[in-house]
Amino acid sequence: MSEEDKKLSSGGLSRRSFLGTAAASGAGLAGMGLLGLAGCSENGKGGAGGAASGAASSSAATAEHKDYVGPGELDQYYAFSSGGQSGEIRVLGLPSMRELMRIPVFNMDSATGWGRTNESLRILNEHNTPETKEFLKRSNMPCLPNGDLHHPHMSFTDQTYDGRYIYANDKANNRVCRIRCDVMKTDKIVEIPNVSGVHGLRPQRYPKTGYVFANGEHIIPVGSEGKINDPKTWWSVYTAVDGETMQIAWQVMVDGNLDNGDADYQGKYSFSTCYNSERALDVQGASANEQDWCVVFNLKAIEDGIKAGDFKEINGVKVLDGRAQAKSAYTRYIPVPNSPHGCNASPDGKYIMLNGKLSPTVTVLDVSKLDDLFAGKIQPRDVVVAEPQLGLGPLHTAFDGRGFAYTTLFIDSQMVKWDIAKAIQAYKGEKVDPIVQKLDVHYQPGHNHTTMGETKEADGKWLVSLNKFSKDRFLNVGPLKPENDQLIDISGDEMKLVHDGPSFAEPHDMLLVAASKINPRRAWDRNDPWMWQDALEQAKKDGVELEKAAKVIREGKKVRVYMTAVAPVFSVPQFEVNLGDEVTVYVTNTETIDDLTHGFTLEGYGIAMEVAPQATASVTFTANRPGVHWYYCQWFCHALHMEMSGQMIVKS
Ligand code: CUK
Ligand code: CUA
Repeated sequence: MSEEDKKLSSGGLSRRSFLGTAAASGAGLAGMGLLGLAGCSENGKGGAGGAASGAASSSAATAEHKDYVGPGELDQYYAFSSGGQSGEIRVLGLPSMRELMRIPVFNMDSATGWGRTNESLRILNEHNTPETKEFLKRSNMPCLPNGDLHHPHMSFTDQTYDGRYIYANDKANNRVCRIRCDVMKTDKIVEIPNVSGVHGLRPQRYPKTGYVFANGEHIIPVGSEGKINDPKTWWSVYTAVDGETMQIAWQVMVDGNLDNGDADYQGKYSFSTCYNSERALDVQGASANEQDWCVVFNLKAIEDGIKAGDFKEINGVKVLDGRAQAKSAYTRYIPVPNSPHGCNASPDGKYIMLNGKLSPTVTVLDVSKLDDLFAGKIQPRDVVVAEPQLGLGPLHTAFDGRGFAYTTLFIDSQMVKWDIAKAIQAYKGEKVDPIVQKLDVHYQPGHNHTTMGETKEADGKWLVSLNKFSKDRFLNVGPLKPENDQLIDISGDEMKLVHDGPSFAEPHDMLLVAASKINPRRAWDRNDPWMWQDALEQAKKDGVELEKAAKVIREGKKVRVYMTAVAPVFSVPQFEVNLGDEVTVYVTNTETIDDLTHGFTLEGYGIAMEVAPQATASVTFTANRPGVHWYYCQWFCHALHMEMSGQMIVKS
């Protein structure tokens, strides 16, 4: 360590404030300090990698990094990052952490027209509850414009990802979505009745998905027994959605607030952490008890209960009683320390980790003991086989498939690597320390995720820490800061921090899938028109072939404009309508070349939509603005892209 570095580390002047000083006083200090600092670990164990990646100007450092993916090279993993209150899903490449795509889901999107096109509005509204339909009508809103997407998870076949679908929750409006991985677009959104705050979400792992389990977080009045002014009659509800049909299979009424969940590897049980066993409505009340629960759901018992008719039908859904007081065959309540949060099944299928949050512990359940628990042969706490003390604020745990677990410590701002077998020995009274390493992360991590870590194919290569605060890690962008998704190399004995990745509000979770598991299409399939099925039906009635169309059809005050888009022309260069007409424009992109997306933007009407190769997109609006309105292609497609345009003439 150089003299300057020693002065810096002992004087309490951080690397950040040093760089700030250097920048402020010109080039004088920069040459002297940077290289020395790159070798100086800020956190003791982060090593050169962490500090060097922080020193953004050092280009030599990147070449030796394992996360370096050169120009034109492809990543080894897809990362599906939740967009939190942005309502979308983001696709990243790992290890480069380059953002590849955004998939609009529970939001509206300016580029693609999601939330504006007919196709997206059908998907967004198709499975709304009658209450939401009525609300949208009364509020004159085309769809719910926002969402809070926390937990994207892929469909499974035989305990590993099968590349078919991604499911995710919307905590803000109680919805569950499905993304088709062949085109990376949302194909279903279903609103869940009888719940408030759909939070934890996990698909069944075995034999396949199967059920998608969704936690209702908040207690609300459910059914005719729930009274608005009597919180004692409020309950939370656990939902199983059929991942194939996206219909609601069943619901179970439970105690407390369900938080996060997971499913086992055997297809028999699913789990939820459950806080607020007090069923209070405020913070103090909700954290008063020293213990809350992990709720275990017995899938076979629930299916038998439905067959036996042991349910109430509430808002069209079969709801079973799994509350603690009901002592039913459907659930068991395992006491765990106050306010648990993350719930994670280990990839060997043996354990469920319940992350303590307010307790410095992670509680480990042995899945093989659950049959005895449901048979009444053992007590709930007999299922617990370890409860290691790891540090302050454990939120989520990930796995490497080699017997180690990695837990985020929100309050300590650390990632702790620990040995599962040793934690079990220690719980039996043996003198062993399960903690292997603690690594500083920047700062306050929530979720973490390992490559293939929630499947039987966990490969122990990479770990991402999704940190809620970035503070000084990036150039200051004002009071609202990005978060920091940090990439950690876990392939060796020690965790090594290798990359800082800023992200906008607010990824909670990330799914890391080997690239070989997913095989997206290069263009849309005209033989599989699920996205534009309504357009196809209308075109048939109008005697129009979408792929060859250049036609304007008038039916009273309704006008339908069919056009194709082939660089650099729309097949309809101009059309005329009357003020007040209801106009629908159908655009079909007939390009067969890779990546040749067109768009349709209509000036002054708040309309823009994406039309990718071989897709049809449509939009309906009222022509209530007279004059000449140009439409143009907003996706740069050709040397004459600027000329790819036309005019809508609205006569008053
Ligand atoms: S929750 Cu966000 S950090 Cu919604 Cu998965 Cu734990
Ligand atoms: Cu078509 Cu730009």
